[in-house]
Amino acid sequence: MPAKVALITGVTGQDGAYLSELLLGKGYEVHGVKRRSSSFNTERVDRLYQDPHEAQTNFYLHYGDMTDATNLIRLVQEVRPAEIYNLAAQSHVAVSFETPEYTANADGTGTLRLLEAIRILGMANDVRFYQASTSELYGQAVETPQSETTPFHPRSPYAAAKLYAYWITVNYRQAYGMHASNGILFNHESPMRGETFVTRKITRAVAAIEKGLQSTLYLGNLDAKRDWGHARDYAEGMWQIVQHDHPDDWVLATGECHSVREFVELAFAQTDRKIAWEGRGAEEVGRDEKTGEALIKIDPRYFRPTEVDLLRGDASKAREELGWQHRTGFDELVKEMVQSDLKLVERESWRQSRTA
Ligand code: NDP
Ligand code: GDR
Repeated sequence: MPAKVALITGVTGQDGAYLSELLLGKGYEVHGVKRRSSSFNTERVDRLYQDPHEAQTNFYLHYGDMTDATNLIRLVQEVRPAEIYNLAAQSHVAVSFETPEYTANADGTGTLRLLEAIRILGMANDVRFYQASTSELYGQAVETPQSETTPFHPRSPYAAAKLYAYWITVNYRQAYGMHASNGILFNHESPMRGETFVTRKITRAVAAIEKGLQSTLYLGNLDAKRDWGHARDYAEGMWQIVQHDHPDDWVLATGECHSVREFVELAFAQTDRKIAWEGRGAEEVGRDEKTGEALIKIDPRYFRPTEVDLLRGDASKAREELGWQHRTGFDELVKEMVQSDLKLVERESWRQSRTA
């Protein structure tokens, strides 16, 4: 039996790496789209990469960009995938306020370009399509927990672009009978999470402070609450969505929510530090209870023009229809991320000491 072929956009990101590993483990031939960059950007998938000159290769990387329609058409034509996972996006909410037009282009119109490539090539009935939709669509949510029936109220250029991508995916499903589905995924993290998202920023800082390489962690809104799960569990859910008999839209979430402040406290607890908070708003400081050192300070630059205060998902539909459920809980996630960053910081400082 020839291997099933999958095309993943955003393969070099956190989710792209977990999904590639999952699909390769299931015997797929995986093709990933990476962007040209002046420095290496394939670190997360380097361990999956095989020399294309060798036999038995089943992981391929192609240059591409969601803003380039001709490139997407050619890739879909050449790869002829059975499944396409559209994970590529300018995925940082705060950055989307700085680059709103680019975000709309890559995240919103980019999704349309890929769907059109499939349609133009006459592959609408041959390809299954997954769109990486997001809990950010709920924004200022009118109810908690949020499910597939909760109305959307986007609060950032990122969320507004993803709203277009969500609806254009629904439209191509209805208009052309495509097997096109949205996974409405709540925040998911891992040791491979980008360093500027709040969880990884915190766990990296905890490790660097522990090793004496950093003194202060600057954060924005400590009271935002999120439903944080592990990316590995969510990659499994993406695959299950695509395997389902009929295309639809599903929420993937843990159903638990915690504040940024709780994340900070639990992360520092991994290195036996207890945080004592004092002051309010931009003046708030988090001190090491034992030493009195100011470990956490507020930098208002990290406040967003419009914030999403609270997200908590209801994944009952995915549990009942897909049999999906998350395996890793909040405590385990925080512990895994801190442990991983402690090792990373140790390796980095060892390397620096060798080259000094
Ligand atoms: P990352 O930011 O880690 O990865 C994004 C990927 O998209 C990277 O491979 C990036 O390439 C690529 N990319 C960005 N812009 C373009 C472009 N113009 N053309 C081609 N590729 C591009 O995100 P995650 O892995 O965390 O998330 C994957 C998807 O899921 C994203 O669409 C995100 O918006 C969405 N999502 C994520 C959630 C989460 O909690 N992680 C929750 C819900 C949805 P490069 O490496 O070169 O930057
Ligand atoms: P989010 O993730 O915006 O939910 O989007 P992020 O980790 O950036 O922010 C979560 C919350 O933490 C608050 N916060 C800070 N955030 C960052 N990045 N840096 C800080 O210093 C800081 N201090 C406080 C934020 O204000 C926010 O409330 C992520 C992305 O992966 C999206 O692509 C995805 O769609 C959603 O999750 C679901």
